[in-house]
Order: sequence, then C-alpha cells, then structure tokens
Amino acid sequence: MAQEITGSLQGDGLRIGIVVSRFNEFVTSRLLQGALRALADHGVREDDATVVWVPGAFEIPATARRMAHARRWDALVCLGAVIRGETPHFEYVAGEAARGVAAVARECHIPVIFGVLTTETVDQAVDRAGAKQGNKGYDAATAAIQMVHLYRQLDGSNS
Ligand code: INI
Repeated sequence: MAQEITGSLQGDGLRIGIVVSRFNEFVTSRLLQGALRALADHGVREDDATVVWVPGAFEIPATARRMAHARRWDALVCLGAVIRGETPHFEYVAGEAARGVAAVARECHIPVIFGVLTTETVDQAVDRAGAKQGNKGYDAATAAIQMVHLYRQLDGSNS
C-alpha cells in the first residue's frame, strides 16, 4: 500500500510568526483574528504566536524573509488584503506580494504561507475574512501547522 504523508494539525509546541499588513486593516484585522483562532483551536500556545504588523502587503515578503532567517519560528503566516478598487497600483502590490512570498517560501527552510487576499472589491475581501466565504486567515494558519509537520516528515525528522 502506498505511503501517505499528509502532515498533522497538532499545534502544541509550535512557534508561529504572523506578518500582517495595516493597509485595509478593517479586513486584515479579521484575517488576524481568524488566524489566531485557528492556532488556538489546534493547540498553539498564545505565547508561541508572534504578530508583526507591516504597512502594506508590499512589505510582507521582505519581513517574512528576515523572520525566517531569524530561526525563531517554525512557520510563518502572511496576511494582507490587496483590493483593486480604482487603483492601478493593485497589479504591482498584489503581484509583488504573491511572487515575494512564493520566493521566500522556496528559499527558506520553514513553511511560509500566503494568506493575502487579492480581490476586485471590498465586499469580496470582507466575504473571505470571516463573512460569507470563511476566513482565509484561519485557513492560512491551519495550513502553516500542517506544513510544519509535512516538512518534518519529508525531512525524516520526528513530528
Ligand atoms: N497595500 C495593501 O496591502 N493593499 C492594497 O490594496 C494596497 N493598494 O491598493 O495600494 C497597498 N498599497 C501599499 C503598499 O503595500 C506599500 O505599503 C506601499 O507602496 C509602501 O511600500
């Protein structure tokens, strides 16, 4: 029978760093609440979670990279909200946030999870931050826990 490696959802003992942007804080604060709830639901101690606020989504990747290199966290969760609205700035900010987080995730030894909403409208963002379509912050933090165990299993260390 094929072996399956899925990663568990046990958060006890894990140290999780969260990078969250202040831009569109009315959305990102809800993503953060969701993420913290997910950590608590899965047994991460409150003291083992660190929240780092940055000005906007553009600042997330470089901040996550520094945090990863500090080796103080088992996984990082990146939270932000880039809303198109009327601004052409959207493409640059959303693109760089996604590419930047992906680059950090590939480069670094720990999971770095992308929980940055990129939406056309404010309503779509609010829907994904705890209103109609779940809370992407909750999902991102849950994914972080799972990926810690997945990487440990792939690396052959106990998890
Ligand atoms: N930052 C966001 O997080 N979301 C946005 O929607 C956004 N828009 O649309 O401009 C945004 N811009 C700020 C950017 O992330 C940087 O903080 C700023 O450019 C300074 O580097």
